[in-house]
Amino acid sequence: MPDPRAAALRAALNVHRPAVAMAAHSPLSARLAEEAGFEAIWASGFELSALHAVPDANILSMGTQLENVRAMAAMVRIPVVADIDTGFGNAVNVHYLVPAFVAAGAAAVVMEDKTFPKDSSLRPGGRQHLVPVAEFQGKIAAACDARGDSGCLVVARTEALIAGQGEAEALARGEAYAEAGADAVLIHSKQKTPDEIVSFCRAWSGRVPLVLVPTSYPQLDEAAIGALGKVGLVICGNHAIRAAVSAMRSTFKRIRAERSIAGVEGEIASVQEVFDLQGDAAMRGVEKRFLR
Ligand code: SPV
Ligand code: MG
Repeated sequence: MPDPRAAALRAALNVHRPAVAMAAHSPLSARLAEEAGFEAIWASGFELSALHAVPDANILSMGTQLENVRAMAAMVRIPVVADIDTGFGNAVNVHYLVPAFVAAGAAAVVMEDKTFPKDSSLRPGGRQHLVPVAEFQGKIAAACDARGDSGCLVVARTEALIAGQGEAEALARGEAYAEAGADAVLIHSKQKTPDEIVSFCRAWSGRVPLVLVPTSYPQLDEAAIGALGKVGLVICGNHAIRAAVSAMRSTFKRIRAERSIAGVEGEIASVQEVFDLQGDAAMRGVEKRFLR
């Protein structure tokens, strides 16, 4: 069955005015991102791993990631872009897992061309080994076949720049992945300046839209990305969990130092705000109608 959120995401991939997805690691953080007006949720493997206090290196199971996508997709109306890492194996694994992510409500899956188990792209000195191009083309084709008529976007992510293999390799992989059926190509970089990404975007054929995750080069803002005319989606990769870590750290520190919870009262969300995020008003309605 065609998924309306996949169709909405597809329509939002405007290379002159890219859609922006905010990372989330829970239904609550997804709701906050939706409330802030982001066009999509990035179901980040990094964020979910961090939430469980483990490295982003396929320590969590596919099932844990899948259930988090399901829980988030159930609580927001905007599209959820699922990070499926390397696809948890080969093309056979991909063929089984894509329908599960579609059924969980994913509007898109993003799969990267590294070996399983993966390592975080952002980790200094990380293990970044790429699978052969033909093997990854098979995984993309498997994903496209397995999505059926859902319209779920298949985003191929190349880690060629992350692995230090250069622009020519990254471009060749991007083209090969579009050839295999990818709806968009995510090009990742961890350079501290946007030069590498800007150069890639300028050289890109434009065959399919690009997706960027500008964590390492935040200087490249949405307007500058739009001006490149090649990028359909910008992903804020980890800003929900980092914001949560900062907020909890400072609140906990202050309560400890002041030996009282009074000081933080005006700084943290009220209980009523949390009630609202929990859908309390809707439950009151159900109570009125059905509790006898
Ligand atoms: C994630 O957020 O899980 C990503 C982006 O895949 S990154 O952490 O930059 O690899
Ligand atoms: Mg990830």
